[in-house]
Amino acid sequence: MNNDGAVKAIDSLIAQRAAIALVALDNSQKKLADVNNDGKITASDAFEILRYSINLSKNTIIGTMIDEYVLPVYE
Ligand SMILES: [Ca+2]
Repeated sequence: MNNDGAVKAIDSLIAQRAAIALVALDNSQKKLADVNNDGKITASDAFEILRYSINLSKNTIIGTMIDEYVLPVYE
């Protein structure tokens, strides 16, 4: 999600920040970040990305989607 080619904890953090409106995502980014496909970006999405980053999730959709996800890292 930060365009480094891997799904890491930082990608979860970006999704968390989007969930509480600290960062603004465009529509295509929102669609990608919504990994549980419920129409919203929430802590649940961020948690699933985090689980994937530490190999607790076998959700291959996240792997293929988030690896392609180009999003700047906000400080
Ligand atoms: Ca969601």
